[in-house]
Amino acid sequence: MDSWTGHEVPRLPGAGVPLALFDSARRSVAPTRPVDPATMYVCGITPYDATHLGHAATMLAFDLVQRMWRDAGHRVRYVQNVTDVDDPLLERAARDGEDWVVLAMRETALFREDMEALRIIPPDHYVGAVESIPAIAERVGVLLDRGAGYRLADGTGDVYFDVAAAPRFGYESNLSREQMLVFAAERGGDPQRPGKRDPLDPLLWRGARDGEPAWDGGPLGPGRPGWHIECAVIALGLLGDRIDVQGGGNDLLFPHHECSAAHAEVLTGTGPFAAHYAHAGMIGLNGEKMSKSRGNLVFVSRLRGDGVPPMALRLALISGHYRADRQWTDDTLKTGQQRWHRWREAARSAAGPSGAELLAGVRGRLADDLDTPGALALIDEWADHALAGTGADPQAPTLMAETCDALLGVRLRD
Ligand code: 5CA
Ligand code: ZN
Repeated sequence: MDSWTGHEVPRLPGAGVPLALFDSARRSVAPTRPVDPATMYVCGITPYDATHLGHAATMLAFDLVQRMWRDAGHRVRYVQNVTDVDDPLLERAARDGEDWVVLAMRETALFREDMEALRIIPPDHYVGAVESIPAIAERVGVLLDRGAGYRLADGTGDVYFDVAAAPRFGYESNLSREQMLVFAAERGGDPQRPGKRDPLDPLLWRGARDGEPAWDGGPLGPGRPGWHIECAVIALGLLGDRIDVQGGGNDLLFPHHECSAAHAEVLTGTGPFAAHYAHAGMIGLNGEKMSKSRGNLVFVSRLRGDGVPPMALRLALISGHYRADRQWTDDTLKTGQQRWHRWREAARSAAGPSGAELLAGVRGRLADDLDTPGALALIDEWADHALAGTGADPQAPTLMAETCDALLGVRLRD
């Protein structure tokens, strides 16, 4: 499907810095070591409601990964999916008496618009689950042939993945079996379902049901794909057997990324599927995770409609560290707006403290697991001096604006 429109990213002087990122599998910050092109897959939306601040924050975190890699001279190949058929989408459409295809198209269009407004570099491939069904069905067939998948004996046509086929299952999330069972039940799995070899076995293919959309699955029979195999197949098809970063929110740590990695590794016979499993923290409101199911959403489009400059919103969203679960408050937004106005004013100053030092400082902070609070503090300090007239570098305001544009995605000058 179509991606959104990007924009020029300025080339900064000097050399970029290699990016280190937290990897959930190793549970530590480790250098990314991309061999060109750097490859990244980020789990995108299930389009049954508008883009909320949680989605935007996660997309922003991975946008910064891409910016750091580009600044270090790498070419980047970036893929993001749209889960444009899945239970929650079908349930919402049924609840509202709407055509699920139209619902998915509308919310995906709004997401693209929000991403563009936030100046998020578009993926090279923006791929829907539906358009990937032939490839998914083929790979599910391979898993079945290899004995890594099995058909449930209850006549539904449902096919499951046997987690015993993935010897390293569990390495990505590092959770106890008890915790895995809890998350599987909460996050789209069905550990209680009778007839499975292991309660943790995830669905690969759901046989056709009355009233549900279904596609020709060849030897699988009619049906639709499971969730984890969707991301595994899209990533393998467009990025190869091993990728640099698998990204998403930390609600995807288990079962989604664990199962995607297990599917991919059994299919390719190699691993790990991703050199880094990177997870953004959850944005919450009033003490709870912001989620469609809880209904406590702040929409990007609503804030845009209220006249909030997208760049102020961007600054507000990156003011906390990407990995921290954090609460969105009125103050978060207010501080973002104040910062946006102050930085714009500072970028128009006649001079400021050394631009080269500022650039080196910001690169250093971001290279250390995307320390945006640290980077923002450096720019705040620079802006204080520029506005107080205590800096002597006449080139600095231009370099400051280009640094903000290229590395943070925040455009200060019109
Ligand atoms: N379609 C699947 C991924 S394949 C999905 O999780 N869709 S989603 O619409 O629920 O979320 C889209 C992306 O935003 C995912 O990476 C998810 O981890 C992230 N996300 C969802 N809610 C939040 C939140 N409250 N804060 C931060 N990130 C979130
Ligand atoms: Zn995914």
